[in-house]
Amino acid sequence: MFAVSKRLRFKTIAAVYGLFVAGTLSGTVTSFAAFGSPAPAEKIASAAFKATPVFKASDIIWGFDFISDSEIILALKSGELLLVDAKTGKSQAVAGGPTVVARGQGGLLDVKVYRESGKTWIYLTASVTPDKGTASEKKSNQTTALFRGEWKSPKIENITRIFEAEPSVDSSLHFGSRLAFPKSGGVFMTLGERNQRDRAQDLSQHWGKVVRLTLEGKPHPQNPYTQKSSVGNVTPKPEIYSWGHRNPQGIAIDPGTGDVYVSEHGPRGGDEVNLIKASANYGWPTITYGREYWGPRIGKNSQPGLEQPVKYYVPSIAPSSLLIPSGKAPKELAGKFIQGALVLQHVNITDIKSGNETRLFEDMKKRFRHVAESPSGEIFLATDDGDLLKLERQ
Ligand SMILES: [Ca+2]
Repeated sequence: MFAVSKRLRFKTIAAVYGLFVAGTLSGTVTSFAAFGSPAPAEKIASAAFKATPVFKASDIIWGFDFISDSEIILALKSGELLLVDAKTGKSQAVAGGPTVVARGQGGLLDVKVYRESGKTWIYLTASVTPDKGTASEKKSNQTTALFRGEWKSPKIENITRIFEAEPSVDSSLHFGSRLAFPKSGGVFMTLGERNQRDRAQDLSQHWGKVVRLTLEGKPHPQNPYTQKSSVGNVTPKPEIYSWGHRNPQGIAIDPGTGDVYVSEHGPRGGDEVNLIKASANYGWPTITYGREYWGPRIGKNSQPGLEQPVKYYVPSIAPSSLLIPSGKAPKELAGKFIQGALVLQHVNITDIKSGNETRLFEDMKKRFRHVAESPSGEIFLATDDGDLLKLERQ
């Protein structure tokens, strides 16, 4: 009897807490905040884990990936690449990266290691001066580009720009861009709408889209649109896989099902995780659970023909990365959404089926930027303070 009443009391407190947080940070959105973003209900897990320091960088670690279990390549937003020994914490500079424009939200962004027939490739995304466009566009604008080079430890050889988003834009906001390699081939890349909303609904450009490319940066042959397609009177870019995204900065392949999930920043509230389907429109800015920063609603919550998120967060957590750990990871985390949260500073664990959340490391007061799993199933975290951390059991 005692246990039951204690659990009920905890649930009541949790519900009130959810309303309180939503009401404090998001003003009048309280009613659906409580529905869309249940309060953390599994506090037990927080005490089970600790974040052990591995390395300290001098800048935001925007992305990192594993050359091996003990060798981690870091992409710092400033443009620097480092190779860190996860056991000793020693680092060395990695030469051969691209020239980036580190301004506003831009800089060197994601890094992924991809092995293919005896070669190890390094894929990098970055905000850069465009190769395409007029002389004045090249002077004032930036784009988000995908680079590939071959790993020849400790450097990258023959770095090549294999894709750039079009058109270039004079904005230092919402570049995306995370990468994931689906089992079915090629590479997914997420792209923000540059804080210019209507671009997300315009299929003639790459902004506010998830694109799927071949490993050489060409439109993937299984993409929904070709050069001959038309939607309304628009010929969609053939690289587009899905559209209607705001600023997607997390992507993960479910290791069990192969499903592709993308997380994106909402405006004020309305951060989302979406299950990505070819040619689907995820609705920004026509539908959203977020609001303008100054209060009013932006759009409706739903509309026929526009996809609903599988999970949304009000108030915003600001998800900057997404991982679905494999079965090698700790059992409480395997198969769940693990996200770094920038604004509500924590590591967010969300159960895909129930939507229930656990928020780890809130007491650290860190902007968690990236989360990734090593080949042997260890989970590492990076912060905007330049911390590289290993998630371990207490
Ligand atoms: Ca949406």
